[in-house]
Amino acid sequence: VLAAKPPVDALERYREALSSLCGYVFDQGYELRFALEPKPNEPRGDSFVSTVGHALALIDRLEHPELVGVNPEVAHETMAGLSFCHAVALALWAGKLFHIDLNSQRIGRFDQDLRFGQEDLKEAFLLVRLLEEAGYTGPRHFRRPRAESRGYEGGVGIRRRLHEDVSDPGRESAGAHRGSNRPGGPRRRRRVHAGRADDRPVLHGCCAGAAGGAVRLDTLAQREYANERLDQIIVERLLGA
Ligand SMILES: [Mn+2]
Repeated sequence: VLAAKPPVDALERYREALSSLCGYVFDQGYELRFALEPKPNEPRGDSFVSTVGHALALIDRLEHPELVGVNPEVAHETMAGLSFCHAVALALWAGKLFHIDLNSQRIGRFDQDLRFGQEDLKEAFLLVRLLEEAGYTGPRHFRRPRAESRGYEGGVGIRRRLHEDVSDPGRESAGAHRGSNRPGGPRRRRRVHAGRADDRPVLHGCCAGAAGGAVRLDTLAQREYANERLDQIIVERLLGA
């Protein structure tokens, strides 16, 4: 809670901690640098070093500022309601862009960690332009698609018409509910009979096995939903790709 700590002292403790870490790196002869990744909130309600700007002000006051830079993340700066491009530009200008985390985020939400370009196409484009024009060659960390171990990278060339793709995004990656939602196809709802003691609930509709019988849950767990593939298809279609 805000009342629990004098914030000025807290920042001084933070500075001391970083100085201590840098001293250790020097003593050990390690060849590494630190990249602070600011975030305005979560899991705490408020962070002391909440944005790229905060981090740079702190770094400037370290004993060994040359050893510490920033790792801006699209989602974190967006959570603060700020322009990510401006944050990255500030870090580039200060010579402190050591690393970058590329995902996306909707303003005003919890840390959604969406894939890069999912929600902010124009800013994503301008960010890429910014990085390329600046000649940034450091690490670029892309958030991987969730719930899809293989997926939309392999299917970048869209060969089917949009309505087919959107209607049945799972057929490339899973095939487990092939054809279940095609236009004109049977519109059956998935029903899971919960609360059974045994681990073989009866599943109906699109989750049913080929013969219409029950399917084991561990078999279903292997299936991929292709949710991100679906979203990527929509983005590519909107872009005319
Ligand atoms: Mn991150």
